[in-house]
Amino acid sequence: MNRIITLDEFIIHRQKDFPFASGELTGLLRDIGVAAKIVNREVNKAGLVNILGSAGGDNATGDEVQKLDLYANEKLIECLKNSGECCGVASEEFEDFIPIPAVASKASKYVVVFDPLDGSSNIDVNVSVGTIFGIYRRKSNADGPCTLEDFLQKGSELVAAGYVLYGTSTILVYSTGRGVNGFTLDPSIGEFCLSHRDIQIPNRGNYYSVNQGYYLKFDVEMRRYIDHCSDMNLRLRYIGSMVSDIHRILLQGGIFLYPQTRKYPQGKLRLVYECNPLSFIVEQAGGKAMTCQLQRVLDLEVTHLHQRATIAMGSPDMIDEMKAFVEKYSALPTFN
Ligand code: P6P
Repeated sequence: MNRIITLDEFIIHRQKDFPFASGELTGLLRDIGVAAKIVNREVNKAGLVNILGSAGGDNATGDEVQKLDLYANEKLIECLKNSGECCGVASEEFEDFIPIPAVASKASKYVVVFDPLDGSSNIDVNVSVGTIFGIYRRKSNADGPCTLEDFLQKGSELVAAGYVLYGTSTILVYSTGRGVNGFTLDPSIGEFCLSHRDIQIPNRGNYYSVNQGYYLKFDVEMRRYIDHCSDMNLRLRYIGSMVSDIHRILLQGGIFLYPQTRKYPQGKLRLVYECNPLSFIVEQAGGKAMTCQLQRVLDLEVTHLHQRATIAMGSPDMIDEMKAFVEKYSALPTFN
């Protein structure tokens, strides 16, 4: 039986990969792990929280019972504030970024973007949800507060990214640009333990993941590719919780698509705290991530915190096939 390697132990051990690392990123990743454990505890009581929530009363610890995604948002910010390693956060839950005052006047180097509880509409029906995070090195002057430019960086500038999937078990998957590793929470010891070392996405898989309900609203090239997936007898798996759909693809191969529709002409999913962090992970695992106009997601210019993007990500061979369909059938110019 392999020795248990905890997330903390792994992060500290991997710090050696970065010769000039001074421990700030290590501290930040560990604090995100703590937040994940706190959120996990509440997500696992979702049904009860919903009952309590309807009473509008306070929970056992005196906190006003909140919607879980706001709860997750609050806990992530609390943990990041206490870390002293983060000078600002941008969350799906807030219109603007939030500067974090220096702790003991320590000039912190990093900003964090996150979707605190992606897919939270699934909570009421007990379907998996996830936290998505990305870490950037600040670009603004270290002796002042963070600025918007710290958050409007391309995905290719990410220092680290990851997600937490609150599913049949709770797993934290992250990368600092040296491969992807997954850690499953062992509730008996309250630790995330290494369970998926050096994840490599299969070159192709038997699944495609798209909201088939929008099929007639997709452009012709996307409909032709989706028809091809069906002709190839691939299996459609779509949970409506991006972290769950991407996690399956990371482990078993496949392709995830969210093309443009009339309702979302730029795509629905958010670039900063959904597409970029997950694209970083998928590429680090050997996969590909591009827009449905064939631009590499991580190269996209970021102009707004809540900017949307179309997305196709997953197994490299399947992305290449999708690309061929877009080039063949698209009436619009594509980026090669
Ligand atoms: P639709 C959840 O709201 C989310 O942001 C992603 O997690 C998910 O992949 C997508 O939207 C689902 O969107 O339009 O298919 O319901």
